[in-house]
Amino acid sequence: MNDAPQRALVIGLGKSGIAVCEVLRERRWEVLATDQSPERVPEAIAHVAALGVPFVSTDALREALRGDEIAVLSPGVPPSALPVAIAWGKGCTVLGEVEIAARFARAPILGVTGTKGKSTTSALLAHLLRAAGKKTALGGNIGAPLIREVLPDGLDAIVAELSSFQLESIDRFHPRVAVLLNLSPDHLDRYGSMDEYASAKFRIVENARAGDTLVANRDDQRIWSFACGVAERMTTIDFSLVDPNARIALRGESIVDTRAGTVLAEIADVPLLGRHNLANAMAALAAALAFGVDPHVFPAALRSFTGMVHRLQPVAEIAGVRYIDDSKATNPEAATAALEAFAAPVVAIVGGRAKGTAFGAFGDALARHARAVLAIGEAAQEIVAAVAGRVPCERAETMEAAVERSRELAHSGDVVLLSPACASFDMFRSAEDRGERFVAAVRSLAGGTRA
Ligand code: UMA
Repeated sequence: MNDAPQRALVIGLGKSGIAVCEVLRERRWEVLATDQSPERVPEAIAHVAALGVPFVSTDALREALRGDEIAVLSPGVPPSALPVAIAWGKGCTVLGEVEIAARFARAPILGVTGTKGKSTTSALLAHLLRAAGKKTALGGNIGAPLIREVLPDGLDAIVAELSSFQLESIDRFHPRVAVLLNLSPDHLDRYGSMDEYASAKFRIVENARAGDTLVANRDDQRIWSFACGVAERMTTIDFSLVDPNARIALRGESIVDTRAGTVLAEIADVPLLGRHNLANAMAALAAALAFGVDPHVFPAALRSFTGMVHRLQPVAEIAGVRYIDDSKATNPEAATAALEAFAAPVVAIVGGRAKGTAFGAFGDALARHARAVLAIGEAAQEIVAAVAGRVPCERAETMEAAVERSRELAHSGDVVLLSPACASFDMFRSAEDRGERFVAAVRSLAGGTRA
């Protein structure tokens, strides 16, 4: 990025937009901000105003823009949003927050995308790099706006969790190592089709240069055929849970680099629940390897990784029943993977706001794994219909009521699993808030004791 201060319009005053205002003002840029729901962000408006960033309503935007601004999109703002159209119309350059962050970055970026497992894989990758002595930042969709995380001096690496939303609005950005984990239907309320959603994800290597590496999941057909298509222009490392010919594969109880003929780690070194997390760990190992990490650090580094909050996190064991918080499972595929992580019968707490996805296959997974289903939120009726006649299924009005009822339904040895398969916004502020409410309800069942 040209070091000279420029003029910007920040669109969206959530976490990312606020960080963009702060960072650009620190660099003496002239900045305007807009948001289509100003009534929901009065504090953000006041905060950026104090930094010298005036708020401009959508109505006043055309008038306020000169046309030489860089319009910086927050991830949640689709390119079809009215302020974006106005910025385009005035001749502004429109870029996403990640593109701006990448232009400020002074260390190589390792980008991780996919539908599920991005946060876990990104956090594990950062952990592996740190274990190898590399000063590593971690940010992006994981919740820490990338533009702030790329700034510290002396970084060796920046791990960026990247959503399809963020990748939609890049221009020249190209991660040194790009990881494509998996693709399943998600955000179909924003994308017209699965192909459109996949294309946004695949932009992660659109600007790849010689020397960049793609880490690709060979077990995901869509990703694998895409990876084969780009193999000529960039190095590709594939990983697979099932195919022994993949570069990173399983042999007996070991994770191996089949080209080097070396064992990277034992499966038992991976401290996360579920086969899907084994795949995530293989992806992180492949990315660290691509970045030049000495494989000797892998086993101990894996063992010391503590996982992520609200992702298959054990909360308590009460009367022989394990309570697991997987609130971040916001689509049916993620919730199915969670169900499959347990051999024991599950009392499943599911539901929330559906994201345009179907529940048919999820209903089948519930029928296979669940002793009972407790359905919450807007999608409750749809989920009840998907399991009807196969598993006892009840509606619960609140998280507390669902947890209370789960105690009555679960037998010793069972798992009570919050893995909702839906977004949280119908009943909660966020997936984190939903997870906290579950944890609090479980703790009060346990009489305040933590297992
Ligand atoms: N807004 C508009 N017009 C619109 C849409 C939104 O003005 O058309 C305004 C809203 O009124 C709001 C602001 O934009 O005030 C919100 O911006 P945002 O949705 O980009 O939210 P941020 O707080 O900046 O959070 C974003 C990511 N959110 C989304 O992608 C929806 C966060 O990912 C990310 O952690 C954060 O940036 C870090 O920089 C969350 C997410 O749900 C976790 N991601 C999706 C997912 O993981 O499935 C993609």
